[in-house]
Amino acid sequence: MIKIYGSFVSRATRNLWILEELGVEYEHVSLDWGKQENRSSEYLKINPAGKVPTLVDGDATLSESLGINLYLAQKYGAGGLWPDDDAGRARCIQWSFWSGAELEPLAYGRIREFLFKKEPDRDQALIADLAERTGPMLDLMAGTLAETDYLSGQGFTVADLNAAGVIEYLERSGFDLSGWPGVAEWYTRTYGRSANQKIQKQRAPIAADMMKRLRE
Ligand SMILES: N[C@@H](CCC(=O)N[C@@H](CS)C(=O)NCC(=O)O)C(=O)O
Repeated sequence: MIKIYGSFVSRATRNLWILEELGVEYEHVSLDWGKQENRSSEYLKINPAGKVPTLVDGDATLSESLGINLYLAQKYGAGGLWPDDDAGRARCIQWSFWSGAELEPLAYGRIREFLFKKEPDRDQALIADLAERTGPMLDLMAGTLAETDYLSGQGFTVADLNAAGVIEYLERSGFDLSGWPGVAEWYTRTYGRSANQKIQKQRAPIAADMMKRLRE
């Protein structure tokens, strides 16, 4: 059976979400990075980088949350989360790379300030700089979403799931999306899917507990 390593307060939620969308059976091995469980010698044998998430599916052992989702979509979501046509699949890859390489450094930089620091310790100049650089990214998404309901142009696919999994960091850190109504509406529609809500419900109490420990 597929195994996903990583707690609900980690990028593993992106993989748990897609598995729920795909209706594939899986086992969730919840490793708490706040307690360094991802650094145990046992886990380092599976993922020498010591990061979560990791997926194990038969012979495939993979890291990188967005790459894991591309794999799962391709293997289990043909014609749905993974479009049938070459151009649709290419756009899924394009938006996934864009999400990880272009958007995530900005969104993660921002959430680090809000998550790991108390208000007086936050670097306001950095927050302002990240916000300024995030604007053009959202303009780009808005341009695509003005023409099509979902990013790949093929209905809801792994492209949307991966991008929404990164935009989540903006939303959780209070970034105001109202200047990009098309993106905000797409995000609500995408992130609000029942498969994700199932994961988010399980995440909420664990996240609250972890935040309390981080702030102590
Ligand atoms: N680009 C990687 C990032 C993985 C990553 O940094 N994971 C964090 C948790 S979300 C982690 O393992 N942190 C604990 C550590 O680095 O010790 C991905 O998308 O999977």
